[in-house]
Amino acid sequence: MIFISKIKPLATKLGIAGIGSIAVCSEAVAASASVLKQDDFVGISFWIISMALVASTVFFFLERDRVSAKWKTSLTVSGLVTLVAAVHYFYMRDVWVTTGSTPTVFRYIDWLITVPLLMIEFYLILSAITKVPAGVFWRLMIGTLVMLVGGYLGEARYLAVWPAFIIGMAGWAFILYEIFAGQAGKINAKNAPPAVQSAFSTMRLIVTFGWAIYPVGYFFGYLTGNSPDASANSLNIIYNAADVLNKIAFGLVIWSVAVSESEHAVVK
Ligand SMILES: *C/C=C(C)/C=C/C=C(C)/C=C/C1=C(C)CCCC1(C)C
Repeated sequence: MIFISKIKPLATKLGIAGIGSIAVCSEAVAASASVLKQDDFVGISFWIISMALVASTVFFFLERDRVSAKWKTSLTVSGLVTLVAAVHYFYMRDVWVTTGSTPTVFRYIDWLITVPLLMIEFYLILSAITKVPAGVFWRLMIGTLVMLVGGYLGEARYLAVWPAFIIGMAGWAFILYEIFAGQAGKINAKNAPPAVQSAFSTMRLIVTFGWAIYPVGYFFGYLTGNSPDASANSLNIIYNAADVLNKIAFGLVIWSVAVSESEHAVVK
């Protein structure tokens, strides 16, 4: 492509129309190689989810108008998660369509921003109803980073895959402890109104079962003796579906409690 873009102006300058149009033709051929195929389900899933993420972003940002001031930050964060993921999915689709693979390691670029933001949502929804100590925020943040850095070091082969997996699992366990039995879980059980408690427990289930898909993917990709490249294709579809649950549906749970609590406050 670089060659063609250099040749074309040169050919035009020299007035060699023939070479110019050959260059244009070959450009069209090169471009058609990177067009989505009708039966490319991985590519199609990247494309559909990109659009769903963009639509969700617009939705979360617009719906800020509907909720009371203390719930607005939660919706902003939901919208930022889907925005970052949308940009990432556009890029991943391109990589997939042009190269036929998308290494899982690329996903950590998205996760490094979106997963801490998702985790902070627990802190934010509790903060909307009561005073929450900063320690809750930091524990959620640190647990998330340990989980992601551990996984990354394994997938990118800076660390042996097993120790890296154990570090990542420890980070996830730490988060789960905090939201079930730790301070965040206790504040929810003690101070939250029923609607918030129900949202909190749905979000917790998502972090338990929806998030479990990624370490299971890591396990089958690296720890069962499979070649990660061979499993990468099917893993892409699974990870994509997981992201819809963990980013869009998670945001909708928060949106729903934000709206119901805001309307509740008006009626009171
Ligand atoms: C939107 C993206 C999300 C919610 C991604 C979540 C990713 C995880 C929960 C990853 C977890 C992992 C472990 C628990 C062990 C080590 C390997 C990881 C990083 C895949």
